[in-house]
Amino acid sequence: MSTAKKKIAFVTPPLEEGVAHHPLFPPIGLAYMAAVLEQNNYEVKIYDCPVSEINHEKLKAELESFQPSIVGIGSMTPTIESALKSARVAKEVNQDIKVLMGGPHATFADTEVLTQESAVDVVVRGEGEETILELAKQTPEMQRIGDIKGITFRKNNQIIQTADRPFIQNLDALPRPAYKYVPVEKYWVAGRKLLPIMTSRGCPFQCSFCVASQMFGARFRARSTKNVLDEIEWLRDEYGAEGIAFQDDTLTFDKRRAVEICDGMIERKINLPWGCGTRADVVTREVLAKMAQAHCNETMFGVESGCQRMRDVLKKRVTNEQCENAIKWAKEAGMFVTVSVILGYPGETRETLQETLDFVRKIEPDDVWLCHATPYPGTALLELVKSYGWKMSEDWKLYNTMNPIYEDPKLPAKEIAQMRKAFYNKFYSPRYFLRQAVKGYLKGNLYSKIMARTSANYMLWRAKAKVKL
Ligand code: B12
Ligand code: SF4
Repeated sequence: MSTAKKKIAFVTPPLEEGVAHHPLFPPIGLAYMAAVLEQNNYEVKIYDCPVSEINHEKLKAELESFQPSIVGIGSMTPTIESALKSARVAKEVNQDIKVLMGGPHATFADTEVLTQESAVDVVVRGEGEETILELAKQTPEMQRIGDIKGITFRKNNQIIQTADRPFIQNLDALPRPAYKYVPVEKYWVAGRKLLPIMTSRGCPFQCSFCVASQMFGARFRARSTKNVLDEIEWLRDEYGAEGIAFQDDTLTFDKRRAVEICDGMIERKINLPWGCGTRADVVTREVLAKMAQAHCNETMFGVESGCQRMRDVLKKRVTNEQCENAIKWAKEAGMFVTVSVILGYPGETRETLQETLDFVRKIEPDDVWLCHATPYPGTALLELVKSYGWKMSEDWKLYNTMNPIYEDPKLPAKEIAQMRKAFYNKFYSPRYFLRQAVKGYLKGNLYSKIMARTSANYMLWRAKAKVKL
């Protein structure tokens, strides 16, 4: 009997032309699954194509040389076409390879993916660690595939969805993400090696533009403080992390736990700068001060709107007062504060849009992401736009929040885009530059330094463009 290990390759699809570039982080989800498989004696590789600059041709060569029996592909909406192409590449290498696809896009567009692309054999919905192990055990026969929870597959030209898989209850029981399979030295953000950590999964809120609570459940499942602190030290000592990016949806949902993590970072003298995202209703001045003391230098709040009626429509249960306070306290603590805002959600009017932009100007964040409302698969927003029958782009590459995707007959997308542009033109002003220069160069905030330079370049570029006109 052969003792060769079964081989499994994971793929983050190549970045193709027309897809917006983002800062690159190691793919936590793929690395968790790789760790689980390795523990169970499988041979694993991860091809994180964007960071390794692998295109489809090179991916094919890599797979030809590795000869895996399973290829597992991650999917986000803007990269889905590239993910499907990667599936075809895998089948070209060997028809017998079982091609699996997971991640947020495939999870909520499982039927579409399987209908559109015969090269994909199985879609894994939601959390993948347990499902992939069961699938790997059944490969290649897959005789009892219908017993596996959390998958969608094809059988006799029919698409079958098995029951949802219950969420993993004890996240501490998972092995650490196997970053040894990715080129850790290549992940640089803002000039330093910034490595990610996910200390919790699940979100108890149900904002109508977001899939977090369907993807990872409506219960906040947290890892223990010790488990988190040990991983941070491991990222620093084993992989040379120079900063940590907390990728949790709402890091401070449990304020007591967040403070405990900060105390642990201080006690253990971790001394790494870090950033996170959270909500304005789950922070206090004291919590933010503690975070800053533990070297948090950057935080992001979902403000979403400045108009309470629109926030209710978005199901974002925070108030202007909470947002104002949170931003003020975070800035007082010395953090670089970004706010995220959604423009053009159904129900938006010119007046609510203006109210939002005025509110953002008033609270003076250090940066602002003005996102066009984007109907990702699985969101209530998508259902709403479909129900109105509005014209909607089917070009997934554009689903990056920087492009208007649908046309509200009462509020033309072009007008929203113009208001967005005009806002940025005013926001990155000489006054903004000075604020960031002081915070960056005198008070030492790295992100402010970067934004001082970026805003200066932006103003220069606009001035040159005007002269050319
Ligand atoms: C970090 C992050 C990023 C990083 C990605 C880094 C990386 N290498 O993964 C960056 C900054 C690049 C990024 C960019 C974007 N992101 Co983002 N991001 C996240 C975030 C905060 C954490 C991801 C993470 O690590 N999760 C933890 C791990 C454990 O989960 P996971 O990656 O989903 O993997 C699990 C399962 O999905 C599944 N799985 C995943 N892949 C596969 C593959 C196989 C074969 C199998 C079997 C299973 C499987 O198993 C994994 C383990 O349980 C999530 C929010 C969230 N809560 O997940 C948003 C999220 C994924 N992002 C989102 C969005 C909208 C974007 C952007 C489109 C827009 C934007 N402005 O940010 C861009 C698109 C980028 C692109 N080029 O496609 C949405 C997804 C919507 C969608 N349909 O695509 C999310 C869910 C945020 C949200 N709440 O809406 N993002
Ligand atoms: S936007 Fe944030 S708070 Fe709202 S559902 Fe998504 S992750 Fe949760």
